[in-house]
Amino acid sequence: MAVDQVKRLYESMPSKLDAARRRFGRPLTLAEKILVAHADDFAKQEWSRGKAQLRLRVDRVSLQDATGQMALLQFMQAGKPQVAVPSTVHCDHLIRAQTGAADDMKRAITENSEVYNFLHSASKKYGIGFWKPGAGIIHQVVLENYAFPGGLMIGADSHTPNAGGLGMIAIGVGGADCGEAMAGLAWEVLDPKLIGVRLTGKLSGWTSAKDVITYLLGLLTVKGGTNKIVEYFGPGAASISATGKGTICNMGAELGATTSLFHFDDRMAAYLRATDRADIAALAEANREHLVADPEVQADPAKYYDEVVDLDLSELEPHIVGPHSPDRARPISKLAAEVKKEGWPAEIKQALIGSCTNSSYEDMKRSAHVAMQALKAGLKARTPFLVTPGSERIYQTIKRDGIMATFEQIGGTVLANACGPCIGQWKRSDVGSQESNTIVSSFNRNFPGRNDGSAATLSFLTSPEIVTALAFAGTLEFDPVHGTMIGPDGKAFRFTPPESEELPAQGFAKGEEGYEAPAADGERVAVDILPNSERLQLLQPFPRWDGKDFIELPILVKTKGKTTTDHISPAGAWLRVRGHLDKISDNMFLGALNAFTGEAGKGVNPVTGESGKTFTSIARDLKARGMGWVVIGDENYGEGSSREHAAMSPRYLGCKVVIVRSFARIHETNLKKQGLLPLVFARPSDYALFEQGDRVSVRGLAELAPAKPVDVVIHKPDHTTVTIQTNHTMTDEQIGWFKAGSALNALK
Ligand code: MIC
Ligand code: SF4
Repeated sequence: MAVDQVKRLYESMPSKLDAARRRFGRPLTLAEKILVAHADDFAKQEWSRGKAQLRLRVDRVSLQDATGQMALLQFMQAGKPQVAVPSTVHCDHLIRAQTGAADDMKRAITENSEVYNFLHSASKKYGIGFWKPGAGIIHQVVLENYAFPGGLMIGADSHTPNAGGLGMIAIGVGGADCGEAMAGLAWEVLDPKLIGVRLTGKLSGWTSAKDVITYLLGLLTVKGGTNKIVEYFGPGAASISATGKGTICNMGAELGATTSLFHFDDRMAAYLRATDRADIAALAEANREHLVADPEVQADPAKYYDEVVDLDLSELEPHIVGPHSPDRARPISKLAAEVKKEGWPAEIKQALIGSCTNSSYEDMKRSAHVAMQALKAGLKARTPFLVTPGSERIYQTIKRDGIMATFEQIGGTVLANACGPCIGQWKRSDVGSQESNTIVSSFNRNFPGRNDGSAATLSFLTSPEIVTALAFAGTLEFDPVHGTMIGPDGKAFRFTPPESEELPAQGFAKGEEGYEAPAADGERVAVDILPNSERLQLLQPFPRWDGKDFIELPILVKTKGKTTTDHISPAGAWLRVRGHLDKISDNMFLGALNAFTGEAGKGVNPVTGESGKTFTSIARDLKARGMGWVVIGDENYGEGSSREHAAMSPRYLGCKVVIVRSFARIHETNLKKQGLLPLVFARPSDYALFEQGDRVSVRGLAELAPAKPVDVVIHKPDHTTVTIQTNHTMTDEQIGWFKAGSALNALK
């Protein structure tokens, strides 16, 4: 991040923060300081947590290669010559893990050349920094190079909040949001409520940063953070490294939180210095008071945060979460009993460490420390062990410091610096496609089908050091903290707690960093898209609303239970066509559980009555008949990834309305942006009223207004009707998007 930009921001803060203290009549939390400092127009802006829509000016935009394709295609529609804010593209999601870093990289570059050429040429043209495949995972590279205390960033990836580890407000959004901010528009978000987490005690022994967030997931659940910022502070924070703080903020995405962040401290300054940013560290130190909450807030948090959670780190046990949801949490000491009770396969088939969540130097070194102990005792890993370094810097440093050699000694495979198995880019051959089996990883997501495409895989998440110890035990029934194993000498072996310095004593090693700056004369660069490409398709604007109410639309799908964006628009092999709206729409709702029939991904065509059809084929048939359709959804609908394909595919294939018990934040915005109507049952139990064969009308659309309920009529096959009330959160401007057919149409 250019130091001048940081300096200008810090210089602007005192007067803005004073104005806010006066206007609010009270001291400020850190989240408020950053939001206020980035207000598009502080004087005109309404501030009301949970109610007001904030218009903000972001310092930076980050894109990755899977969601970034749509973000750039949308940005291009705005017709601007250059991006208005510093932006970068990171090639990390499209690299498939198969046999190890070297071969996987070669394969990826050939397989994805078309997409990489597009991203590369568009970056060059529009003034965007380009991080080549192999350079690292977006959030790790951003933490190492761009994140800074007090900044505001948005990124087309839900784990963008990783940068909160350096005291930044970093928010995951859909590609359309990024495209607009890059085009120079203010960015909008619902003024978040604030959860304060006061940390006391100290992290020590086996307990690591991962346990803070897995514990909180158990406490607050996957929707506990929706439209809230989680702000961490208190004396315990000093015992967590900057990268550990990053882990906690990263996985705050699993709480559904708008973002998470820590107050600026010495650990952050140390990390900034270790990553060649001593100038920014010094600036932050000189402006410390603006980069933490006001003292009154820290002294009496209950008065200033909407919720306060107290957490004594000295009492915290290592945790493990899963299967199938990141909030299914328990201390590792309680796992064995639960595995028996539930009848889960105890044998661990694969152990994986790394990913954007947990691939710091400290993570790798602590894991290697655990592995060394076992090796010294003559033990062998019982489980295949895969390592995903987060960046080229981490990779080179663990290679230099012998950490990789340790992993190789236990039979581990080092994968490319990329997402790989975390996003289903994993070619696995050790189990059958529907075979129930268990894996453990230090990743952040564990929805069914997420890692290897098989819903029969049970995925558990925990810290990398616990994953490493479990790889030696080979079973979930082992507790690395209290348990013993028998060594080859017949003696009992017990691990001692992992140890590591937080930053490499010799500094980070450097390799090929893989960065390419944009062209100086961008107007002369052409964007590379092949006509008739299989992977990329220029976008056509969606049609405007025709001004009519929606009358007797069929229900394409009523989903039951967890409906994440991975259920609506699965990743894995589908990542190939993330830039091609028509082709990717073939995956629509493939993972969604049909509440009427109990099958996944299939349903009954409401016109022809044919059953067992994929939702895409039904939607395409309805579209061909000129019919729209609706979706009925359950709680926290659209949880997980920021991928806007989960909104664009339904929109493209004729969806008009999505009515649910509750929405996850990013997805709700994505639906609005693409011109869909997101409605929420006023009475959640009304979900039960929708049955197979019903039709749905939405009336009074011409009178759509902010905060005004919308009537929905259910038409039963016997011609009786039931009218229910639904609510929406659209502002005037967002209603404009609906009428124009999309936010992008409204812009033009
Ligand atoms: C994820 O972790 O789910 C992803 C893959 O990084 C997504 C982005 C995507 O779907 O491309 C996310 O978190 O937003
Ligand atoms: Fe990549 Fe996984 Fe991180 Fe998403 S969560 S950015 S897929 S490593």
